[in-house]
Amino acid sequence: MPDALNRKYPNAAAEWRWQWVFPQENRWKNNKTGEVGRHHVHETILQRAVKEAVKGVGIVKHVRCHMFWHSFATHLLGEVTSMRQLAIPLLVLLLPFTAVVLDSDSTQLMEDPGFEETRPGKLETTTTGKGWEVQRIGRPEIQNKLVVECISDKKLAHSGNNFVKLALPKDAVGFEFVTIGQRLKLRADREYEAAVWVRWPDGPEKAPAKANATSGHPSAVVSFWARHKDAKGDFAGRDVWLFDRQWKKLTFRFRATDPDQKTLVYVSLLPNQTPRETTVFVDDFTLTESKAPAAVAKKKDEVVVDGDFSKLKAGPLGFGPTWSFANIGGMKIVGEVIEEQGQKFFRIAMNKNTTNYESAQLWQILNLEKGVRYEVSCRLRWDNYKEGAEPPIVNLGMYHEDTDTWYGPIDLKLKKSKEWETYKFVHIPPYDGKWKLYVGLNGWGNFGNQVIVSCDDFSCKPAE
Ligand SMILES: [Ca+2]
Ligand SMILES: [Ca+2]
Repeated sequence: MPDALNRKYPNAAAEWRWQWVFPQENRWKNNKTGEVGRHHVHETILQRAVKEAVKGVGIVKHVRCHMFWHSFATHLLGEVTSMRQLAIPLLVLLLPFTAVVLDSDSTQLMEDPGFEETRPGKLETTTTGKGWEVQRIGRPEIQNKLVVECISDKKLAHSGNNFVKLALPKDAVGFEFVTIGQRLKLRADREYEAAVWVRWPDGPEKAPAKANATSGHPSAVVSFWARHKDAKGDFAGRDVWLFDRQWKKLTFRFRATDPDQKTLVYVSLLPNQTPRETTVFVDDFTLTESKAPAAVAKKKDEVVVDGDFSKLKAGPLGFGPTWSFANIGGMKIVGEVIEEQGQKFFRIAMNKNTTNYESAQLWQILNLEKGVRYEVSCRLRWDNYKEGAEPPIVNLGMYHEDTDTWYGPIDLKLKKSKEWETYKFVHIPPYDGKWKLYVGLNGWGNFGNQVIVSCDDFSCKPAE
């Protein structure tokens, strides 16, 4: 029995369901515990036997054990309607495979998702053990109040004994946060589902009616994302506001578009709108990989409508038939179509008193197809760039409303220049249907400075 399971279920090793169907021929002895037992047959023995058998019957094709999996278990499952139907005639043979066959389409990738093997105590960035990566981002004066800690407490954990506590002090602001996640090499021909359980232990028993991200109710803000380090695109995730103290499961699905990059799948605790000390518990953090058809190449029809704004009237833009504009922050943020020397483009001006949680968004609703590789691009310009100023944070991306998931290069820092610059990302939607293509400007990261950003030549088209 694996160590942790042995501790949890001390009698399990003797149970019938834990016996190997293909045990080793000889018994071994565990020198530490004195136990005597038999493990399963080593796979190389079977591999050798298959190789010899294949040679023996004169098959020239390269045959491996894994092929039996495809030709037997997976196909059989496709033809029967229930596990019972499958299991009865093949009871003895298939029982050890059933769990695997049911999941033949998906593989769990994260190490120690329940934190059961993680050593309780403060988690270090440098000693990530079990694949976990930790970040504590904050000014030196609050460094020792940024908490990423493994706690062992069966009553408080979502499962098992261990879970991770994330905490921020009352004075954490803007870009200060704590993170736990894992950096994984993902494949372009797979679909991924990330899931995690989170809980705000200091929240009320029940969420107040009508509580949402902008309602101003007390909350804990959690960011659950998958992203590349170099911010070139291929990000997915959700920002979630917790309004009560119940455990909540967060999930999102995505396709990786750049297999050469490692993707960090992570949960962060962000500072609250109203300054408060915040704690969030994290447990059962998983990433599951499933087979997905290769991305489809389509003809290069542009999906976006009036991407150069040429058909729009100059002036403030509200909800329109093509482009819509909305802001959180009222008159502090203005979005309008500008006409300069016969050229039209869109400008967002955010005044200097705009706070972290105020934002503006320009968008268009598009019908996109699942599995198609789309390239989104637009030109952006930092109109009031001043030497030495921190670049504003722009978000260019796609939003799937049904699942409340964002895709695209989040928190893009604009180039330090007054010149137009083209920004691009590639995305393969995991769902058919309505998507919001948007460019957003956040108070977040703008450090209270006035920010004026212009955009032009939006496009979204199937890529090579
Ligand atoms: Ca756990
Ligand atoms: Ca234009």
